[in-house]
Amino acid sequence: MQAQIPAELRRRFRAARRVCVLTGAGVSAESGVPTFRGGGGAAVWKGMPFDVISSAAMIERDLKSVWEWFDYRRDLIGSVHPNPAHEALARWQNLFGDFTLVTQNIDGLHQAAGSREVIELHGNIWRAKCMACGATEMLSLEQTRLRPPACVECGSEMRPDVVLFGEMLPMQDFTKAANKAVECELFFVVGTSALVYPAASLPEIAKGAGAYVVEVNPEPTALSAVCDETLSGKAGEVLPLFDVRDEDTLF
Ligand code: BV8
Ligand code: ZN
Repeated sequence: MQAQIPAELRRRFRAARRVCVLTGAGVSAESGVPTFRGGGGAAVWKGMPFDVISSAAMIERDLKSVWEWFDYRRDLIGSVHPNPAHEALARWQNLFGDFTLVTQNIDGLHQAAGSREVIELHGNIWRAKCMACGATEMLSLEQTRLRPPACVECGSEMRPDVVLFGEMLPMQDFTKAANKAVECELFFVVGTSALVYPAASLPEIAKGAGAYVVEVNPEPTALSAVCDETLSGKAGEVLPLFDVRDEDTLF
């Protein structure tokens, strides 16, 4: 059954000035990008659970396999497009005085849908970073694949510019996201199992600071008990419902 937007929530949405949204892999699911848990298909690769192949230890142990794993995902992501969930969130940035979009995703689909100033807590699959001098370089599907790529600045090996398990998040980005979670009146958490920290602490921070927290997910999650409202449905179906005019509100 597709969720409808309760009138109280629609009122809050219309009245809000400061809104913050945290997204996870579920917001890209309707684009065809596999999620990590819940059988989404990105859970295991060559027999390794994703949190093993996507871990700091693997960079030391087998950088070539890490590149193979991210090349495999980049090939997949390169052929998909933003879905109505990404497009709705891109429209939302023009509806409020202060709108912040924070994502755990590395696929760049929010930017492709027109979202600006996206806070990417876990990096971006389209960027490589030098392990010696930190220089970054954008990747494309057309480039020849010398793996690992050599840094154009210093010639050292480059890695995917993505935050792996066991690695610190970009502290400036996380601090900015946490401040926005404290300041906002309305916090949406969309398409995440809320198991990975510290990203999953953001809705808790928002709640603790008095925000009204709304979850959008077809399944209950570790966070559902903390939320003020759970809209159980697909992000691509639920988020556009906020666009409709009042008279369309069914109750
Ligand atoms: C850190 C990039 C400090 C890579 C990712 C031991 C050692 C070190 C650290 C730890 C440790 N034990 C625990 C930790 C902390 C660890 C952590 O939280 N682990 C969890 C698993 C317990 N965190 C870290 O390591 C972080 N760093 O803590 O640094 C530190 C440093 C050193 C030592 C100690 C501490 C770094 C975490 C970042 C890892 N990188 N991504 C890559 O992509 O390969 S995380 C990865 O999981 C993705 O970013 C993903 O986004 C994220 C979370 O997953 P979700 O987005 O929630 O996706 P999931 O599949 O789980 O859920 C999808 C949801 O969508 C579901 O709920 C589903 O119902 C829903 N859905 C499905 N379809 C739809 C939908 N919703 C809406 N619409 C639909 N259509
Ligand atoms: Zn370099």
